[in-house]
This record gives sequence, structure tokens and C-alpha cells, in this order.
Amino acid sequence: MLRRLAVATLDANWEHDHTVPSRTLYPHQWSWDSAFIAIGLAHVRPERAWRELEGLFRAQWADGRVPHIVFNPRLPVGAYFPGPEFWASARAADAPAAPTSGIVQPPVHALAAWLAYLRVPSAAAHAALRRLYPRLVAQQRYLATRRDVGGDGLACVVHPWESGLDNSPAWDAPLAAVPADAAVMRAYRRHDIAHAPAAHRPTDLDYARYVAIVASYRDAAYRDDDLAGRHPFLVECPLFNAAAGVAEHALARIAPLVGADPGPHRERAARITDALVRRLYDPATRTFQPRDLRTGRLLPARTVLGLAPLILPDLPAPQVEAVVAEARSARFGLAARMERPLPSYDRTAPDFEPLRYWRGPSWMNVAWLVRRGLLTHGRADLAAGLGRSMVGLVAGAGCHEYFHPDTGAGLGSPAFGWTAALLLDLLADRRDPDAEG
Ligand code: 9WN
Repeated sequence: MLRRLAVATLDANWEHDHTVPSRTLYPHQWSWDSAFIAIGLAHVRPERAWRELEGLFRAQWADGRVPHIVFNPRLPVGAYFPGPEFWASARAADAPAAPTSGIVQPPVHALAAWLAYLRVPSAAAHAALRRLYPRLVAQQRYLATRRDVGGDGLACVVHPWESGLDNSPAWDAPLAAVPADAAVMRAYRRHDIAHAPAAHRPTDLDYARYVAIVASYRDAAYRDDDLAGRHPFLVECPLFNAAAGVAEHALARIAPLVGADPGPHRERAARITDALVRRLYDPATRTFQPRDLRTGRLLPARTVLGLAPLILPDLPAPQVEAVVAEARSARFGLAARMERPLPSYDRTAPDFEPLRYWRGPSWMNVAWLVRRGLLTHGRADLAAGLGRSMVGLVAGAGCHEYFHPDTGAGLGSPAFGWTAALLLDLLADRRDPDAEG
């Protein structure tokens, strides 16, 4: 029954060569959505899983960046804000012919490709993996070279949208330092608040800052030289870098299948984990926190981003223990029998908001990453509790974009791609326990 709902949601969101996150709110192709969606499609429509990933990577820039949005040119102007006319990707020498945004999202794609292959290791899947491998390597190279603004082995994000957790309290301080005036939003039409309550979404002032950061990057033709000297938002994010580390682990598994050497991937994975622990783990609070490169300081909000390094198989034992303790604390409430869903932000914080975007509600993709991390580190008891809570959310409310962190009520888009896809993965996993490590 649930499985049928998830498949119907993915089928309804399928659009010629990709799956839209939501027909209403997000009608184009999004980067990390496509990776999560491919993981789910592999269980039911394996051929589409590869089309999803390959479609996204066709829009990869010559410098290796994978854009966070690939615009569907068949849609009318105004179908999403900011649309292709605002991003003006054609101004960048490295951009493809298809209109895209100019920023990236967490690199969860190599993991998605590896999991899709493991699910159905057919000749077609092998051929797709061969085609994707050099592109996945180029994606990693872009992040490791052009985005290592801190110079110590981590990639930085240049916009809250790159983190995937756009409106997280983690970004409040660095965002507040971006000069902007909410009145500029009078010149634009926000598409999101035509489809979702304004009280659940970022404010106009947040949007004015989002737009100002894009304009700064765009006006420099999306170049990455001298970001430290001129860019208004530069942050090292634990989730983003944990994804980059896991991507190297996945590439190390893929490499022998495509005639490549896994050694360099293993070395890069180890370097990322080491840098993450050195730069983003705070021994005082015993959790991972983002670092603001403009001030050099760790950002204090305790968000679910800090739990993400658990997905790294080589995370040292003291950090594994610390992250599990943070997840089990009253802040996040992880348990073998969970009373409430995993929130996106510390539920004991005075500014916890159960309805607003990434400031409290529960999301399936972040919970999926945490669950995978728990399995990786031998915490099957806690993973089972989290998994049951996730399935319970969809059983109670459907394939919503996100869920109320107390009641589990469905919020945001009612037919959301990654919720459906990751539910399929969870349901399959409960029949066939994770074997690939
Ligand atoms: C901006 C598509 C995307 C997700 C992000 C989520 C939201 C966009 C927005 O939707 O971001 O990229 O308009 O709010 O925060 O994680 O990829 O589902």
C-alpha cells in the first residue's frame, strides 16, 4: 500500500528525463533530489534511476560543478523563482548550453550511483556507471580544488542553498552579515509563497540576502578565484563535506568496476575525514559545527547538520560516540523507540520553529543519512527506531516534503520525490538488511 503510493508519486513526478521534486513548488530538476530519487527508483524503475543521474550530469559544467538546478526550458517564465533569467548561466564560460543555476548541492551522487548499481548490477547499469565515473570524479575535483577556500582540505559552500538546508539556523549569523534590503523583493515574484504558507518559508529579508549572494557570484561569472576576497557568504558545512567523503568511498568501490584505481579515492576519503574532524568537530560541545570562513569561527547553532558525519565509515570512534550521544540527547531524541520524529534543529532551542523550513521540521533525506550512518557504525537498534519513525511519518501523512516534528503532520509539497524514493529504499532495506557497508 505504502509502496504503491511511493511508486505513484515518483511516476507522477517523472518528466521526460528526470523526476521533479514537486510539480508545484519545484518543477525543475534539482541536484541532490535526483540522487536520492535515483536511490529509490533503483528498486522499482532501475532504467530511470540511470536516466535521472545521467540527465543531471549532462548539465555538468566544464569545470566539474554539477548545478543545483537544471531548468526545464519547456516551463513558462515564473514557474520558479529565481528562474533561468536570474541565474543567467550563459554568462559563465564553463556553463553548458542548457540553462542551469550556478551553485551546487551536497555531492551525494556517487553514493546514489553505487547503491543503484548494487541494487540491480545489470549490463546496462555497468555501462551507465562507466559513463558516470569520470563525471563523478570531475565533480569531486571541482569541490576539492576550486572550493577549498579555507586551504585545509574541506570544500566551502557559497550560498545557503548549496547546503540543501537553506533556512537552517546554522546560517543565521553568516547570512545576517550579508548586506541586503527586504524591499528589493518588491521587484520579484516569489513563487514559493504562492504554493506554501509564507509562515513556513524563509522571510523576504532572507530571500533578499539569497538573491544578493547569487548576484555577487553571477556578476563574477561564477568564477571561484579570490572567493575569500570578494564573496559575502563562505561556510564549511559538516553535511556537505561528509557527503564529499562518502562520495570518495563510493568511488573507491566503483573504480575497480570501470578499470580505475581505487587507491586515490581511499586516500582522498581519509583526508576529508581527517580535515572534518580537525576543522569542524568542537571538543567543547562534542558535536560537529559549520565554520564561517569570513570570521574563522565555528557557528554555534546545534542543527541536524552536525549529525551527518556519522555517514563516514572511517569516522574515529570518539566522534562516532559523540555524534550518537548528541543524536540521543533531548535535542534530537533518537532512540530505539522514538517518541517523535528526528527534527532538523535542536528542539530545546528557544528559537525552534516546528513549522518553518529547516528550523525544526523533520525531513526524510536527512533522517535517511543519519540512519545509514547508524548502520555503518553498528547501531542497528537505533537505526531500526529511526527507520520505524520515518515509515510512520509517511504512513500517517503521505509523501510530504517534510513533517511536523511533534505531531508528524505533513507539511510543504504533498507529493514529494525524495520522500517517496527514500521510503522505497527503507521498505526494501527492512526486507533485505544493508549488506554493502
Ligand atoms: C532552493 C528541491 C529543493 C531541495 C532543497 C530545499 C529546497 C530550494 C527552495 O528545495 O530548496 O534550492 O526553493 O527552497 O531546501 O534541499 O533540494 O526540493
